[in-house]
Amino acid sequence: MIKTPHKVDLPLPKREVSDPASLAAEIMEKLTYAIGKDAKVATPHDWLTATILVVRDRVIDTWMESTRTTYQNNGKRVYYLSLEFLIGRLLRDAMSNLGLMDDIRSALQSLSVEFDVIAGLEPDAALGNGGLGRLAACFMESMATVNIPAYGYGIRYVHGLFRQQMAEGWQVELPETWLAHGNPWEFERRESSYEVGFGGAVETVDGPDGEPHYVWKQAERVIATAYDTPAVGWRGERVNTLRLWSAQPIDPILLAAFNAGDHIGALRESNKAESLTRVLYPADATPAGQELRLRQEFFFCSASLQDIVRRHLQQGNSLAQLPEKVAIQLNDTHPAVSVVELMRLLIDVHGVAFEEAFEITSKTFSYTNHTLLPEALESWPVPLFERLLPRHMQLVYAINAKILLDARKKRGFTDHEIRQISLIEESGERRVRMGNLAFMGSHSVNGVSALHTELMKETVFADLHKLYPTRINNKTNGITPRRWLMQCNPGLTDLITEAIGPAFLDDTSKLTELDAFADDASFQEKFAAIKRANKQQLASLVSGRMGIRLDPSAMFDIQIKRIHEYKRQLLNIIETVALFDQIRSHPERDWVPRVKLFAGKAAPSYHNAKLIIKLANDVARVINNDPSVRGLLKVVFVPNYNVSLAEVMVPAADLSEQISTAGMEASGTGNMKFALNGALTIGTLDGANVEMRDHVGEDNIVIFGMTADQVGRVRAEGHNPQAAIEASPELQQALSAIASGVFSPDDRDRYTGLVDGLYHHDWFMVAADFDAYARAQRQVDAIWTDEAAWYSKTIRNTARMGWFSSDRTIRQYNEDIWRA
Ligand code: B1H
Repeated sequence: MIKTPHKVDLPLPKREVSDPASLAAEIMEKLTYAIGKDAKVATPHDWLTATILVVRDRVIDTWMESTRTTYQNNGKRVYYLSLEFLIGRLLRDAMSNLGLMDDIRSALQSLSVEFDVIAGLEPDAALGNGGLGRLAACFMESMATVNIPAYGYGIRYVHGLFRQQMAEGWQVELPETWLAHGNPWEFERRESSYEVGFGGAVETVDGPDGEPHYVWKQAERVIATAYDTPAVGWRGERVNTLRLWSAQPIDPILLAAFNAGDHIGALRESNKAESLTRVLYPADATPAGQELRLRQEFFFCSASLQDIVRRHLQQGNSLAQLPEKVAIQLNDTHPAVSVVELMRLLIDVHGVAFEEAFEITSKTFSYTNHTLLPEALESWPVPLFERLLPRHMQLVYAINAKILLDARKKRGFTDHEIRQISLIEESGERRVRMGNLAFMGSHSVNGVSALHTELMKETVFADLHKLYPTRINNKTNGITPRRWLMQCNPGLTDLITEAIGPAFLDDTSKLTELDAFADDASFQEKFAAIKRANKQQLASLVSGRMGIRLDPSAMFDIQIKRIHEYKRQLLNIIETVALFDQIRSHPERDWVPRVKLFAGKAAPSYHNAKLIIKLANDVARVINNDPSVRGLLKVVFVPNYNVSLAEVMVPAADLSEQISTAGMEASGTGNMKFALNGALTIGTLDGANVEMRDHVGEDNIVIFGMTADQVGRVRAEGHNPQAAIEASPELQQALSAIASGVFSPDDRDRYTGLVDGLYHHDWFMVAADFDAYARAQRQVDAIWTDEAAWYSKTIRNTARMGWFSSDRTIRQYNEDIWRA
């Protein structure tokens, strides 16, 4: 290698001035020299890219400094491993966190470019499905904000979550192409590449110490290349790295095959490698269970762990010090194969003995569980796991043997208990249980809300909890107030600043000072005016995209989230149908005008979820076209829900629907976003709703329905939904309208199966909770009618939601688990 002394003290051009004039000059410079365009011919996309590059320059100085300081301190680093990062757009986020919002706007204005127009062109980075992926994105921002040296590791999917279109009310999935115009935020790091292997066999050889050594002879190998994106914290004080891996072939083309005329075969290997990171699996809360998915999981875990170990050793640390210097958080079980990959690296590559390797591993990892749905617990068929990862299979057996022997010998576990904690599920086809692997391989296992954590101890992990009674802990989810208040709701942010000063911008617990204004008539008026303006903005979006006119003086009642039976969009739709009946039969009553808004994607293979979308659209068509409704009720399903759409819908909500079957929504985070932005919540005692009630006060939230305990009991005893339906005339009438084809005259049987399901199983307690829900909705109407009462409650929601900042969540992770 040629060693040239680097001249490191050359001054870089200063990026410290940020008045509009110099920013405008920089934008012009980027347009000219980085993009190669003249202002006369520049497209809006060119302006966007030039602006991003200018903002990016500002980020990079701090980024390098953050990285340098962490290296010099050789302190503990946190690694957040997640198969999903649902980031959304980055420009507004970076500008706002760097305090550049106003100056960039004016700079662009001086160039006759409208900021909102170009900002709207930035594609959403939709590398996630829903709450779990969005949580990872909020955590990245909060880890930078609270100054934790952290890296996010994931996959750079070429195609993020599919684009949803409606074809006659049915969901149609189209590919998403966020990289179509390039991605100016990312840096490809070709030098940070690792080989990842699959398949083959394990050979046993005698080591020099007389002990057997294991050599994994991999049958296939691909290259993982890093792409880094800066993650900017509030006020730009720290910038961390999100490192996403892309798969590349070792040989880009098999030349011999090509020369022999096999032009397609020559690219087969290359295509196979690249297909690994091509697309995000679109299932929320239900794992795909296909081989490609396990390959994706192992691919990004192996690359990440090789990178982590390399960085650790490069700092001059020993492997025994790993838990002192490295904390790895597993975002659900999707990266759980990391446990055995780290074991393999320690034992096979670095010669650490099994017992010590297990100790290092379990002290390094911690695991977050995000769901108790039995169908969502990841497990892999043993033959598949063994074929793809033969060495890891051996390590799974070795860990299992160690733990089960201990449980039996030292703790006297029964056969039943042993079966429950085993890494191998033996009923039916033998499978590797990833939840148990993540549990055993970690020193901390956390749930995402208080209720969810208690249920973890009682259900899926009851026996592991008995074996390790201090391991399970709770870390209630949070949301970043930067994106979910300051950026998406500047009007409310300014109003709060005017009332209580700017301290809440740095510490959301200060929002409680707003409590003093809850009953102040003039403050209420201003609060209402901002809500009204936000509703007007949503109305414009809906009218632009769908040609439907909404009246901003009506109550905006919003349910936005993935479509899933346990989230009970169906309950909401059925109640809407019942309300439709009531409005027509009782025109003499004072009905509160409502707009029912829905948005969300269904997993492409989830039949009932797609049918629920169709039902929402069918019901919308009929209700919106019925003159006897007299504009008192409108129903809208807004297509293609994503982060950017949420940023418009959340600030515009009067009523937030959080109505999952109790015990089934691990936490929810949309619930927090709405309440923070001054919506009233109608919800069940599920997930974080329980803690939200504790914080905002039970007078300021509308709770209804069965508790998780009641649901558990009713399910165990067996219930009779038919009796519940027959006891409720409103429900019965709504269901018979739906089942008989009132909303589907083109296919009268479309919903008979869906309604039959409610009569005969009703696993999600839609019938059982219907009356309570309908009553709660009328209670909401009554509050709405008393305007002072409404705003007093909603202002108190904003005032008391500060605790749900992801900064608080991250501090708790750091204090109790990472200790970085
Ligand atoms: C949550 C998932 C999830 N829980 C499997 N589980 C997936 C499971 O692709 N897969 O295979 C994808 C996602 N997502 C959500 O996590 C919970 O349902 C929410 O209640 C919770 O708020 C969120 C964040 O903790």
